[in-house]
Amino acid sequence: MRTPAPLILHGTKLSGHTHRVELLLRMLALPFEFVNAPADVRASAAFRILNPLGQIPLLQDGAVTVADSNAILVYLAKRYAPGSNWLPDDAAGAAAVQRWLSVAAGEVRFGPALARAATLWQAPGDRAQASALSTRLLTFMEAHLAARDFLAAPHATIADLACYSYLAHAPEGGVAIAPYPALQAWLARVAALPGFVAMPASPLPAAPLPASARPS
Ligand SMILES: N[C@@H](CCC(=O)N[C@@H](CS)C(=O)NCC(=O)O)C(=O)O
Repeated sequence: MRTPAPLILHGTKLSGHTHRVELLLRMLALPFEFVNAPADVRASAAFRILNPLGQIPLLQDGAVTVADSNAILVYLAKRYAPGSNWLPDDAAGAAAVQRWLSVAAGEVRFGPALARAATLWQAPGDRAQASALSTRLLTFMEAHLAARDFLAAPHATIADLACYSYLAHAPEGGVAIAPYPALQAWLARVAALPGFVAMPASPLPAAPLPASARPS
């Protein structure tokens, strides 16, 4: 019998965008090959053919190539776990998940993810603005999670995986999560899901956040 082509995930081990995809692959127990794609690889002509934006993560599944972490989560849920809890089919359930995929691509990306990238790798971006946006996001999530176990449904969905990685590693960008107990409980719930693997930790910064970024 022919062995099916393995899934190939292009990414890096410290990319939260990549980690959210790795989480779903592992939680669905899908075998995959990990291909390291640091900046020089992403800039190569061969990679740009796969993703002209030059971004990771990128998933190859036989003849299908999917770029964008949240698009990959949707693809994997629909292709390998149709009808499961990971991505509800009903209109309200699907919209609730999409709302958090948008938060992951917006507030999470330009808040805690940007603060972390600026701190760890001097990535360009307004660090103070990222800190302020992080505070706004964390305050919102804390209130949302005070009465819920997961973001978009009574159970885990791809929304939780999309938001998890950069929030769990927010302190690496100088964004404290200690003042947010409901958020921390949610992070622990995601980390307890079968198949979970942590993203490697990076050093914590010594410098405190600007005052505007501290929760009152
Ligand atoms: N919307 C994309 C963003 C991915 C992204 O920003 N990836 C970063 C690494 S974590 C990257 O490849 N940056 C290189 C670039 O944008 O040129 C997604 O969700 O996958």
